[in-house]
Amino acid sequence: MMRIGLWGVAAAIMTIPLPEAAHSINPDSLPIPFGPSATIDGEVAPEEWTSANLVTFSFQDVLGDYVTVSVWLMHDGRSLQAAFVFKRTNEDIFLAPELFLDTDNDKSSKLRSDDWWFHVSGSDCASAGRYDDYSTCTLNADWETGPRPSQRERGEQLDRYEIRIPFSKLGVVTGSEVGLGFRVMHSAQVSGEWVILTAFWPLQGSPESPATWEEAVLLPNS
Ligand SMILES: [Ca+2]
Ligand SMILES: [Ca+2]
Repeated sequence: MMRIGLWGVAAAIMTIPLPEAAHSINPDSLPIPFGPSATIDGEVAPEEWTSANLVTFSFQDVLGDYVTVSVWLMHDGRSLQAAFVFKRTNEDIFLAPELFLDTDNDKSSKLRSDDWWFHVSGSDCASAGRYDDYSTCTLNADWETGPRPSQRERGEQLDRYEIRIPFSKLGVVTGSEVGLGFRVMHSAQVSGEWVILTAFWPLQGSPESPATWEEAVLLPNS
């Protein structure tokens, strides 16, 4: 009887579900909170981004002045959402926001086919495995930007952008960890010539190397 009982206990223990397989979220990952679906119109209304996490950085622009970049990040369970707000001292600088995403978070030292580049300026450009790939630019992308490309006047120096990228395009879900980078293209005319430079975040990171990007997690709704 005792043996049977012990076996019974053992069997009972064996049927207790094991904890989720060995995947633990890096506690240092940048949280991308769950939040509402923003209206992607380029109006960064405080009430629509209160759930979001904020990253700020600054850089010296092509004319030597400082630009501060604020990026709000959240997701609505279906899409990644980002709002860029630039504070600049020089009105003559043209600024364009870019997002880099290592969607399988493999932190490779070179870009692979899951590593996306998104660029917003006169049109919307996105490429996997490459950046500065302007052959992909379109006015009708399968991801959203605000103001819409048709509302962005040629040469207009905008300081606010909203971006929404479907999880289905990225191959991620709520709970996924991704590598994350931002880049701002800044350009101006210097002595009659257009000079174009870029500033990357993380500041020591490189667009060519997901290994240098920030790890972020698409937090579950809690
Ligand atoms: Ca909005
Ligand atoms: Ca990757």
